[in-house]
Amino acid sequence: MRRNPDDVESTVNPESSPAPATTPRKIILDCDPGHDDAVAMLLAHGNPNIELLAVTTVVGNQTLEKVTRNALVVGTIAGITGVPFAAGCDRPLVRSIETAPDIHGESGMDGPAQPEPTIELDPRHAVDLIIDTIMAHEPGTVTLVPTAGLTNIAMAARKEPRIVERVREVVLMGGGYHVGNWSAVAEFNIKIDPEAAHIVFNEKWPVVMVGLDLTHQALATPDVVAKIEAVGTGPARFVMELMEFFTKTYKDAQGFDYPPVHDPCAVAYVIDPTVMTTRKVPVDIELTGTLTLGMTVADFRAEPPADCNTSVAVTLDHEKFWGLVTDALVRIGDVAA
Ligand code: PIR
Ligand code: CA
Repeated sequence: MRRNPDDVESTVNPESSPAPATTPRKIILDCDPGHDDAVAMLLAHGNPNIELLAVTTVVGNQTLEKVTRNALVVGTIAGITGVPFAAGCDRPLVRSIETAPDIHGESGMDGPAQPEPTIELDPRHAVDLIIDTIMAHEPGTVTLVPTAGLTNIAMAARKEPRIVERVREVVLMGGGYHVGNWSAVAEFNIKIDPEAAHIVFNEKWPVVMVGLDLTHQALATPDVVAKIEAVGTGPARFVMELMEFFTKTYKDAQGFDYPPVHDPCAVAYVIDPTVMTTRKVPVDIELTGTLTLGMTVADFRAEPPADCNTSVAVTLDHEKFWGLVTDALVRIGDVAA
């Protein structure tokens, strides 16, 4: 069995459990489901190179109450058990709440029928669950994967600053160095809580920004949807119905022929960084611009300084990416209700 020398917990018995090619990466998924957040959850749950430590929610695509319920619904559909789910911040640090019903509908995850969730919420606040989880694991082993506004992550860094040097890296979906979707130059997850984003990008942990430059290459084209349909399971049908709704709203609200499925791209990077190319570059968040609030300003002028903690995703291997998503659905299979 291949061992990762950095991991003190690689004591899997090869007789009893077929080990994946590498030691699974431990992640906390902080999300606001959200059609694409739902796909990110399924990818994280269904891929053997990921160990999902916790799912936390934050206001974003819809109110905290709605996105939290949606996370429990997805967890129920995917059969995610033994993973704590916790609700976090119900408003941004400074700004007023902004949601995206024109893209995600009134529920935040409109389209498919939603079963009554069978998962119970952890009583802790998401910020405490994030802190507890990081502090309970070896330094350098937990990766944060935020796919929503960064309110919970910023709060956690402020409440327990020791998490910053313990986190392996922050791989977030948000921003864009050449493109916006919530203004001409700003992306939704950054723009709805720019102060939180400012905190997260300026801490010393490594930040990988999987932004719109990358995720606009992750389109759910008809051949992609056909491959998902061919999986033929309940969870795959659920994804198809999500994509049906998402395709329509993305056409009406943003003029796209096929919708970009943003959030699983961040999970895919953690699974296999060769699914995309990245570039190390200083990135900071605009907090005072009247036209540019929430812009992720990347400075490509020179070689990045030695202490540069940020990199940005550039190009996606579309086939490899969607292969990971369909493979995860195949592994999840049909989940008993
Ligand atoms: C997607 C989102 C918000 C608004 C639009 N127009 C599209 C959500 C997705 O869940 C993703 O995390 C991010 N925010 C993309 O901007
Ligand atoms: Ca999201």
